[in-house]
Amino acid sequence: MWHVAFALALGIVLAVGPTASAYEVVDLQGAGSVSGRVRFGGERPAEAFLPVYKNADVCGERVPDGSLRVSEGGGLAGVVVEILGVAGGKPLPTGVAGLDNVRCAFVPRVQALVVGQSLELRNSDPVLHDAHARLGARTIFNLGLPSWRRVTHVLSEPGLYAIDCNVLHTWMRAWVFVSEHPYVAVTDHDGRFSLRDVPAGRYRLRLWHERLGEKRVGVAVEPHRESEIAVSFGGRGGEKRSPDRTGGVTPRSPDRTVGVISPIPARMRGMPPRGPAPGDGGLSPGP
Ligand SMILES: [Cu+2]
Repeated sequence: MWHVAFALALGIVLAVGPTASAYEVVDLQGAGSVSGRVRFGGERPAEAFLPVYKNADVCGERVPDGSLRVSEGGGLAGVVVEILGVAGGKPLPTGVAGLDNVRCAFVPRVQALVVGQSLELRNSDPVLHDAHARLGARTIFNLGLPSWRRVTHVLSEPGLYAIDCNVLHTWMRAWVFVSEHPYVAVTDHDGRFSLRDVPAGRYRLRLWHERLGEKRVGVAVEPHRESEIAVSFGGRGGEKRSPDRTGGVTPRSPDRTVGVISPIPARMRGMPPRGPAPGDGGLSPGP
């Protein structure tokens, strides 16, 4: 059933405009912005922990499981929010991003960058870490990281990079989404995001979360205005179809947003310990 919904959603996306790979920097007359908040659709989960098998003197006997972070107010952190079908717009950011190891966790856990940006890998802990980055099943880099070492890697391929630490730190995981255009963000601790200088038009937003999977919502961007949306993601939000539970867009004013949404695939509702494998229905803009 969800295959049908997914295919329909994809068809709509393809009909909206050219793929992001055709992205060009253009003069931004009549741009607007999109901001919003992603809420977890269920009750706030109790804090979960994962066992530590190595370096417990530094890492502790257990570490927080950061794969589902919900604020006291219900905001869902770590959601990648990408506008689909933007053919042209503002310049790509060029700054160097960072991925640190802090108290035996990757920091930040989820980030969104653009093709061509560099990622500086570092280690603030007094123990050896490693950063093994994969796109799908393919290793992109695998770098041992003693505390003194800093390595800069240019992210030349778009896609969703899953990063693990291969020195028996089984609990460590980071995600880097590399986009072909700059209209991508990650929700903060309270589920908020903001995308600025967006060419006016109608788009679909793709939301991806490592445990909850993928979801799409429509949004209309008007010149010199801010479209504000609220999305419910995961929990019971994926199972009931009343308007406030399907994750329907809640516009600040009715004329500013459009559309609803493909439901969360049934296979993702159970929230397994690890999300879908990269490239396996995850946020993968590749062919
Ligand atoms: Cu490690």
